[in-house]
Amino acid sequence: MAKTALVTGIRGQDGTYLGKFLLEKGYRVWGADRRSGDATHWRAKRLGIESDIHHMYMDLLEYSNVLRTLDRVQPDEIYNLAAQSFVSASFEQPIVTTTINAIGVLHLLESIRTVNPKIRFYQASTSEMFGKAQQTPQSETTPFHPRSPYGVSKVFGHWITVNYRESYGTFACCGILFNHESPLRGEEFVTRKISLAASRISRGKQDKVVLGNLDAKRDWGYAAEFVEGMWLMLQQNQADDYVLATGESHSIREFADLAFSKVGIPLQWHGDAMEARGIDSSGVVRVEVSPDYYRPAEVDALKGDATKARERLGWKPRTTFQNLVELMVESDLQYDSVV
Ligand code: NDP
Ligand code: GDR
Repeated sequence: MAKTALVTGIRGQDGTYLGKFLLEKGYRVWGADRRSGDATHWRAKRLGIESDIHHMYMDLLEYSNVLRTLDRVQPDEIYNLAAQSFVSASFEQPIVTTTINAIGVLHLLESIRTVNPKIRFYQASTSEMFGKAQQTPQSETTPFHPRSPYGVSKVFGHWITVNYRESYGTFACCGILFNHESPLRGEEFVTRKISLAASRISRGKQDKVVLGNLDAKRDWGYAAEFVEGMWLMLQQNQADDYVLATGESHSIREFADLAFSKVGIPLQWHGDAMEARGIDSSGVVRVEVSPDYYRPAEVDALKGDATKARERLGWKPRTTFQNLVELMVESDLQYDSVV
């Protein structure tokens, strides 16, 4: 019989790719999201799966809502992708962020205990938990030192998931995923902000883009490939935690370089830090820096070691950094913004 999956955060970037992947595997997919002002399903429409997902409203903050949802759906697997996922916003909204990202996980785990302890559970942990990284590259055994309310809240979500596995035998896995991007990435995240800006600037729809710390480095992969790893974790005999990453680290500046080159506007860089400017061949400033986009505490550099996932799950990323930048820019050139 076909398996049933419940995906929280279905309207987000990962929820949409995972929903498509699970449908292709023959799953019956229930997609849960909270009711919000933006009721569009633009990402699902883009992937052509809008009518194949069984949509429902479920807010992670409402325990009884979570409990009733599990009782109704009776899933075999739950993928908890819902979160206040924007690091920057977590400094302004630490309490909301923590309640959703930490207590929300507990609502799901408690509901699993109550409704059906055999449900398999995936928790979306993050490389932001490594924060001020204690070693490079970061693996499953690297100590955490989060640098934002978001990172701290995710450390709770991570450990409470491990705790339910150890206390009650819940089949619960944490995927410690490094940044993964795509044409479906929200526009507030730096990669999509840049790919969209490069596309618009090349068509005269925008003059320049204003960014924050250009020197931060991230390990960026392609989201469509990372969701495959989430599924693999729940298909194993034993529940465990895994890092998913590419093993390469690149700066924001490098991302911008490739994106602007892709649209035929190679940049020359002048100045450092807050004074940095990306200038085109006519001398026009296309990238500028503002302190408004700096964070109270920054994660300077991340690079993941996904050896465990490769050896035990057979998972490895296929899309290179350059291909990722190019596919995002190409998509923005094609669709511009449909949000
Ligand atoms: P998105 O922000 O694109 O999607 C998150 C979704 O969660 C949104 O649809 C949001 O709805 C929903 N949500 C927020 N609060 C609640 C709530 N209280 N109840 C129900 N739903 C809610 O994130 P991504 O798809 O990029 O990431 C998926 C998960 O993976 C997140 O948990 C994120 O923290 C984590 N992660 C992401 C990484 C990445 O690089 N993308 C890396 C590592 C971890 P709304 O639109 O209404 O806000
Ligand atoms: P991140 O992604 O914080 O890594 O979290 P984001 O794209 O927001 O920032 C990455 C780095 O870019 C620097 N930066 C800017 N960031 C934004 N958003 N806007 C700018 O203008 C800008 N300029 C420079 C930031 O300072 C930072 O260093 C993402 C989210 O998906 C999390 O949910 C997830 O857990 C982590 O990735 C892994």
